[in-house]
Amino acid sequence: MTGDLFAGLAREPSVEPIVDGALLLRAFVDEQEQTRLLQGIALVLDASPQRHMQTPGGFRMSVAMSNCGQLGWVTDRRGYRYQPMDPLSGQHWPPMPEAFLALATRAADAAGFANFVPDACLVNRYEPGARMSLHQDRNETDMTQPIVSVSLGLPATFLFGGLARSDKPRRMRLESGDVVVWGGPARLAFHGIDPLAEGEHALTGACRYNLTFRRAG
Ligand code: MD3
Ligand code: FE
Repeated sequence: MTGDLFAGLAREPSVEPIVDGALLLRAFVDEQEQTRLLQGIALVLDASPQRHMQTPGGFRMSVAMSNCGQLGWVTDRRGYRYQPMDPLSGQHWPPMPEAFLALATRAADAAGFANFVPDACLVNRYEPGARMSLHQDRNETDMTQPIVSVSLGLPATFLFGGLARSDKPRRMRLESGDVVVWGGPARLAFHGIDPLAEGEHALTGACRYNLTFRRAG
């Protein structure tokens, strides 16, 4: 249990460039704001529960997903796309909680992207073993707009590749409260998440949430 001695201490914020266009804001979200984001997640998931979507190739994704905002990212046998309705509820996706928008704007500003107004937020849940293989985010209309991602709960190993699938990825650990802003030349980089390790987190239990804010439409 000695490893837990410092577990309650907040980490010191720091800023780390990853590549041109990508900025890692470590400990950007303090514990109070993390708690507010998790309350927002609970509200969103009441209306639109997370589900394991199917890839166009027929595989079940190990990450459970939902969305909030005007548009939501979905995948099924027909392909990847954004749409205004949740196919599970038959309703519009729930609105983005105020705390989500505030955080996304604050992070984009910190990275030099003024006036970022996301219209979509993908809410991912990783349980131990869940992973996301290397991919590009290319279903959005305006590639000059950044993507803001926020990690909550258990740590994950993030893979960051280049503009070609064959570029060898770097690995980075993302912890609860870390934010990454991806824009400019990094916007179309390949990226993924290694299988999540077992663990327990004080705020989320045995899982990791990731919020990704996008300007999709
Ligand atoms: C780099 N999610 O939902 S967030 C995704 O942790 C996704 O759930 C991962 O990749 C997760 O599409 C990684 C980090 C991230 C998000 C978008 C990016 C990195 C990115 C877009 C371009 C380049
Ligand atoms: Fe992605």
